[in-house]
Amino acid sequence: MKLERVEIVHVAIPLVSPFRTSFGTMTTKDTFLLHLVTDTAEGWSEFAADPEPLYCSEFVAGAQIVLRDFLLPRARALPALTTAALAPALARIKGHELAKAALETAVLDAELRSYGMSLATYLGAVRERVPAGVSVGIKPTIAELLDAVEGYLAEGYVRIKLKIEPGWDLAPVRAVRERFGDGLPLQVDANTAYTLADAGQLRRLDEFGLLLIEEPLAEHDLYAHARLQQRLTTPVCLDESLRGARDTASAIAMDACRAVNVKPARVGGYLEARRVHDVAQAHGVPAWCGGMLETGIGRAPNLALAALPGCTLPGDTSASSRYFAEDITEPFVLVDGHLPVPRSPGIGVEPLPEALRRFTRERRDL
Ligand code: OSB
Ligand code: MG
Repeated sequence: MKLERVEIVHVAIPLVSPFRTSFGTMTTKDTFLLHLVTDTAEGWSEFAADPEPLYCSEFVAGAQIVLRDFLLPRARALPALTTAALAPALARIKGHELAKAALETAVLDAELRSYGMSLATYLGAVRERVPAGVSVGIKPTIAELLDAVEGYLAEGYVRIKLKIEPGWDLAPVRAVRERFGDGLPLQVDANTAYTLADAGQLRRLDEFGLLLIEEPLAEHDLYAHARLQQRLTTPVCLDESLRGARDTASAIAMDACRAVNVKPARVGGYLEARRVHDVAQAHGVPAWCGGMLETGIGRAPNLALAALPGCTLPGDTSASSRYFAEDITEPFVLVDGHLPVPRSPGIGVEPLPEALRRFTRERRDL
């Protein structure tokens, strides 16, 4: 393929309700889409991080500079642009996995469209639909949390994830268990809010039969997570700490995690995400597809990943209505607790021109 045009489309879409985690509160999905035009097809992707580097070190304005000054010049210098050739060409640029993922995914979308092949087929998806979990933010009160969880369960979500932090851990988990029972598939996500000194408190979560506890300690501290896992029966799951297949192999070998959140953006794209999945699957460690409150442009490819055989736990791939009153693609709708895996070429969706226009703050070529 030949890159003819690269466009940044900055969008801001209000969330249906504020989403609070241990690292901050989001009320708007504020990010950019990448739109590529090549000689054979067009491609779309979504940058997964936020305007501020609170979840990870990358952020919206920084990623645009990284793309403009370091990633796109290398993509343009390739004699023939293919998805497979891209990551090796970008490898000398350290880090910036989310920016790399945005570029790679748009290239992959264009390339697969030119072959008429879906991402699900390309990755090796084995499911037509995937069970949907939902990530529930920290609420002002337990009563509001229980109302939120009740609403999601009534909609059909098959697994609940509670965001936790020091001071909001045992009480919400206990309240949800008491109200909805021991049979509810339940897990928690601390987004790095604890230290090893909190191991005693985290251990008290063991009695609630959680599926897993996600990223309790500092990002990239595999040693501390392994120490913590020794003290917990609840499986530790890593998110922020895993930047690729090699980290995942090390973490599993050290027993720093017994479950893996595969977030394609965080590992540099879908090719590396597939390898992370493969490493977990080869070790018999359950994997699942995480999310970043994506619009339909980011969620569609995540659904393809969630349909891989090693993704044996329900993911955070929720329906459009969990995030937005109006999505910028055809909405993903929950049916019987599941979302359909897109089967059209590429990522399988495109922005709806009218919705995109209304949510766009700025469009410019890179
Ligand atoms: O840690 O998994 C996370 C959202 C934004 C940033 C980080 C995380 C999350 C979620 C929600 O938990 C996942 C989703 O519904 O997309
Ligand atoms: Mg997480």
